[in-house]
Amino acid sequence: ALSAEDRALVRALWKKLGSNVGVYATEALERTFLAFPATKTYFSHLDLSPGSAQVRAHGQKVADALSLAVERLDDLPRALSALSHLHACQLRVDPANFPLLGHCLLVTLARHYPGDFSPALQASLDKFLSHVISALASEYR
Ligand code: ZNH
Repeated sequence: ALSAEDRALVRALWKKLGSNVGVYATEALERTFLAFPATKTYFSHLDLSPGSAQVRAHGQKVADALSLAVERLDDLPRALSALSHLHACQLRVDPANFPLLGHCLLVTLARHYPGDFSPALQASLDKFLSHVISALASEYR
């Protein structure tokens, strides 16, 4: 589980990100598509070219889900259960892909906030993302 310190570090970083969460989620998506090209197969209906407005719009949705998760750290599985159900039953995304985006989010945030990115923050963010990923995977059976 996330310790009080983990929560405090994640909340403080999120506060710092402010209205830029969508920008970083979009960069993380672009990195995911480049580093793990098989992930692009789920988005064949979208324009994935660099700077695509459709990728930006999707990045903002992912960002909003992550921000909701930060607000509801005590209640993650419930906060994300509808989204998990959507990925499992409608989108049919293999949950093995979730950690790939999580990894790219971590890399993106490390790149933009090098001064904040202590080993302790890395560990807390990694735990937070693992919790988000297991909540997103919870409706699979
Ligand atoms: Zn996902 C969608 C989130 C991962 C695939 N997503 C989505 C959305 C959201 C999300 C919010 C929207 C929904 C609605 O609309 O309602 N995701 C998310 C998160 C994560 C994810 C948070 C992590 C961490 N996904 C993912 C992955 C993949 C995916 C990894 C693959 C690879 N998603 C997806 C799809 C979709 C989504 C395909 C749909 C899109 C469109 O628009 O069509």
